[in-house]
Amino acid sequence: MKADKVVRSTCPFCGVGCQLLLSVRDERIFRVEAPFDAAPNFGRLCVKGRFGADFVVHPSRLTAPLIRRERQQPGKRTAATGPDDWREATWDEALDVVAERLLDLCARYGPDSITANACAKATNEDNYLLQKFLRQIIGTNNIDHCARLCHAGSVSGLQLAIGSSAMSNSIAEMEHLECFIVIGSNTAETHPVIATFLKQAVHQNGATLIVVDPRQTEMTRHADLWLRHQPGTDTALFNAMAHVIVKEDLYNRAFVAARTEGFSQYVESLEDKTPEWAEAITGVPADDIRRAARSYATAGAAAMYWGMGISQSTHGTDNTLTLTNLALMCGHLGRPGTGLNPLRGQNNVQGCSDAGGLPNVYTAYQPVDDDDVRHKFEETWLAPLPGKPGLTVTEMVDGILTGQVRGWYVMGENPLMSEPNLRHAQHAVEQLEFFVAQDIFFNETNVYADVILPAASFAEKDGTFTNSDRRVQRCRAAVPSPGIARPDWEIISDLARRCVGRLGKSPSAHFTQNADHLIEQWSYAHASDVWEEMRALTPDFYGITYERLEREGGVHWPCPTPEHPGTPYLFAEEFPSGRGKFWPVDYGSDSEQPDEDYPFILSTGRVLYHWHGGTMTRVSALDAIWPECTVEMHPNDAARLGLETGDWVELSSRRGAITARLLVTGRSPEGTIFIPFHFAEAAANVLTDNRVDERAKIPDYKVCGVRIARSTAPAGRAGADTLLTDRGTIKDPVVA
Ligand SMILES: Nc1nc2c(c(=O)[nH]1)N[C@H]1C(S)=C(S)[C@@H](COP(=O)(O)OP(=O)(O)OC[C@H]3O[C@@H](n4cnc5c(=O)[nH]c(N)nc54)[C@H](O)[C@@H]3O)O[C@H]1N2
Ligand SMILES: Nc1nc2c(c(=O)[nH]1)N[C@H]1C(S)=C(S)[C@@H](COP(=O)(O)OP(=O)(O)OC[C@H]3O[C@@H](n4cnc5c(=O)[nH]c(N)nc54)[C@H](O)[C@@H]3O)O[C@H]1N2
Ligand code: SF4
Ligand SMILES: [Mo]
Repeated sequence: MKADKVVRSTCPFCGVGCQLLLSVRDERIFRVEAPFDAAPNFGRLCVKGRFGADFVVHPSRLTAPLIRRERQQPGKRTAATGPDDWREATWDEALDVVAERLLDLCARYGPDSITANACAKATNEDNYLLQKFLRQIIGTNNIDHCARLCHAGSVSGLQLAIGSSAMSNSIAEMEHLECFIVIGSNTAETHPVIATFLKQAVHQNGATLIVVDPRQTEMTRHADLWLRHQPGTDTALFNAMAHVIVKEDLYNRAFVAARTEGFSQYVESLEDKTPEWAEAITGVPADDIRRAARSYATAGAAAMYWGMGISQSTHGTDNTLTLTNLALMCGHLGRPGTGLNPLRGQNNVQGCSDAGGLPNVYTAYQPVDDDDVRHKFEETWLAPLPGKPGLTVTEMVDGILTGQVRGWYVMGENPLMSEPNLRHAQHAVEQLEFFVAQDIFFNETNVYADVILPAASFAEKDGTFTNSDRRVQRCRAAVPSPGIARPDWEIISDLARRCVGRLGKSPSAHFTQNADHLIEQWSYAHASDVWEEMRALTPDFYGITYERLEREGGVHWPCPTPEHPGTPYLFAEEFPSGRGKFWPVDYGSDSEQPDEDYPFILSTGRVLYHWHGGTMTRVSALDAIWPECTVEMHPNDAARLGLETGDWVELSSRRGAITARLLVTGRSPEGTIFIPFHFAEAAANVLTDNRVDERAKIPDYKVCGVRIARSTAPAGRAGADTLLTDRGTIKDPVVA
């Protein structure tokens, strides 16, 4: 078919940030390809990028603002049961309701009674404006987003060690790696195009790959060494590797002396962390730990890539610190092919944080409690700003329960699928006085809202996304939005102008004298106007402009001046913290351990074909390939319980129960059950535990106790036999 136009944009799914060519005919996208000459993917796409964008035209897209017919009362809020519970409204009417109710809560309970979730699927511009709205108009720092449920453990560890949490290497460096460790990352399913470059490093360039994962992921098939440890035992494993490196004198003395601090104390802490000690905890043979330590330490350049297996833990910060310790002692930082790389998940999770969608910082991590920084923002935003950091997403849920939080603004997230211990989170949502959601679809969360604002999807708006390696790239409108849906930045601007209009009349408002200027400031004509304001306030982005992105395709921040080339890899000269700091870490666990009543470990995660709560992928062509939840169990466990592939089973934890079908496979280790969290009818987070890592506030999605029992098919669920072969990417599961 001949296209009316071909629009270059960025994939809306994962943090690789693949460049897309959207072929449009009669205002519909009919083909998705990738440009061969453009970073980061150079013509490659995974199945989601190529075939998953059809969610954009699904008939269930939100097309008009919706207002709940019945006024919801705190403590008695319920989910809407169908379309009749809503009435369609004009933008004027819906935004007036939102402005009135938010300002009313503000007046009655203070600005900190309102809290918001930013959106790692939306653009930098969308998120910049949401945090500006919260801080400037409402007067609170209560804004956070799914990064808290994601790389918070990596961020807090990296901040403690080197003062920066961004990925150190660019994707372009990957195929030239010499040695690398992939830890708790199912890269081939979750960052598929990055996985192709990593495999190329191994098979075309002879790189050494070490995989550290309890589950047999596809990456294990390409590995020289696979350390299959017990879930939750990473700190023991990595401490033992460090022990070997010290004992065998394989560490980099010059680097340790020139660029680090705290080494001798750290070395003392390693004395008893022998490989044999770690073998007893992790189940990994001591000699394999030695081999891994030697490979990593003696390589000329070596890098680490990790995912949720490290971060999503009650000791996610400690896990990360054991990785930073290793990189610092071997000097594998600051040169090409070396580094610390938390692979960022959502298409714009890097950007959502960079744009200030966090409770403690403005754009590019400028702290809200730094007086000079705050004054700079106050001068531009023409309002006094709060200096106390706000609530994290996990604290918001608890804040609602204690009555501190009364109103919630959720832009493009689905907490009632993605938060741990859903019953707890749902109970919190029921207590809200006012709840407004802004999304492209109904989801399990926004059916509780008073007002739903329909947003334009990635294919219908202009803006920028920042991918996992800090590359800022364009997202471009290719097709019109359905109905009267509008881009997020436009919705927030309109709402902000209304709030100023109302508040501006009140003598007590914090920005009364500037009301007219604020209305003018909030009258952005295009996403690029928003970017201009943001870059002027952010030295790290100052050199990046829309014109430049048009010319160059993408620029890696930090990029302080228009002449600056951008920064593909970090820490060449020094760390943001000055010296890199060693942190002694002990092995221990605060996670819920299996016991007599709940004898299995539950591990949750992802499959290639689906996205998180499934809002986008379960209405796409991809759903036909993977239509339901599978419960992976090791053959020895299944034999003991007399269960077989295809059996319906009930999985239960101390928090709830779900029913799904069993897939007996050696992919999961004995004693551990794995399920994906994409399926609302068998929602993994009914089971998971909401206790958190104290420093990072991240929950443990990878370890809690469950039991399993034979069950029967729930009404209306026939089961899809196509899934019940051991398919997916592993053809030869290892049965240990
Ligand atoms: N198809 C698809 N791709 C996605 C997403 C999606 O929903 N679907 N989501 C995106 C997002 S937001 C993110 S954050 C990334 C996440 O990407 P990943 O981190 O790759 O995804 P997960 O499946 O959560 O888990 C990763 C691995 O951790 C391992 N693991 C479990 N427990 C432990 C442990 O104790 N230690 C170690 N070392 N490993 C352990 C699991 O076995 C699994 O292989 O994916 C992104 N990409
Ligand atoms: N059990 C378990 N739970 C987990 C995890 C796990 O491994 N296991 N992983 C955690 C991780 S790493 C993450 S990142 C979170 C993700 O958690 P969430 O961010 O809550 O999940 P998503 O399903 O990606 O939600 C995105 C929402 O944004 C909407 N959307 C898409 N594009 C736009 C847009 O342009 N504008 C607006 N306004 N909305 C849009 C979608 O329709 C969808 O409703 O889940 C966490 N939860
Ligand atoms: S690898 Fe990620 S960014 Fe690339 S096409 Fe797949 S989902 Fe999209
Ligand atoms: Mo994530």
